[in-house]
Amino acid sequence: MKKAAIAAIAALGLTVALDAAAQAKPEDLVKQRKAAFTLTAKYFGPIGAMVQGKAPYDAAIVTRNAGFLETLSKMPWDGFQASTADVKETRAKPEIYKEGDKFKASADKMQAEIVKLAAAAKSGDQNAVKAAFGAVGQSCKACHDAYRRD
Ligand code: ASC
Repeated sequence: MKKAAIAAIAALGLTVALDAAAQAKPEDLVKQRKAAFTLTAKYFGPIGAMVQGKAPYDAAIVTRNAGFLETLSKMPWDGFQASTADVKETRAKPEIYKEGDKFKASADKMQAEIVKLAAAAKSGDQNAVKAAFGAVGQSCKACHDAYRRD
């Protein structure tokens, strides 16, 4: 197949995927983005326990978890559609849909810090992992402080 045709089909696939997110039921989008955050906490927490000396450092688990987090960190965001602004079962503040650029910057920051965490994990440098873990945690907290109800 010609390259242009392949690109066109790939672009169509992406459009269909984005449309599917846009048309999903708001309640489902909320459930799905929460699921992504739940798994993010699942794989982030043990790294924290290790860098804080509460659990023995296991480089293989840190590297695995950080790799999972790189993928998970990309998942919640297409669930924050304006259509979800009126869903009750969420702590997400309505400001998210009024400050789209700021919210996206916050989400981008978290993803960038997780990329650094994964790189630190691969390097095997525990001090680098510790520093990167702290930066990821701060990026989580900044977004929670701004955009999540207590
Ligand atoms: C976690 C977790 C969060 C963040 C946040 C960082 O382990 O579940 O939501 O870190 O507490 O401040």
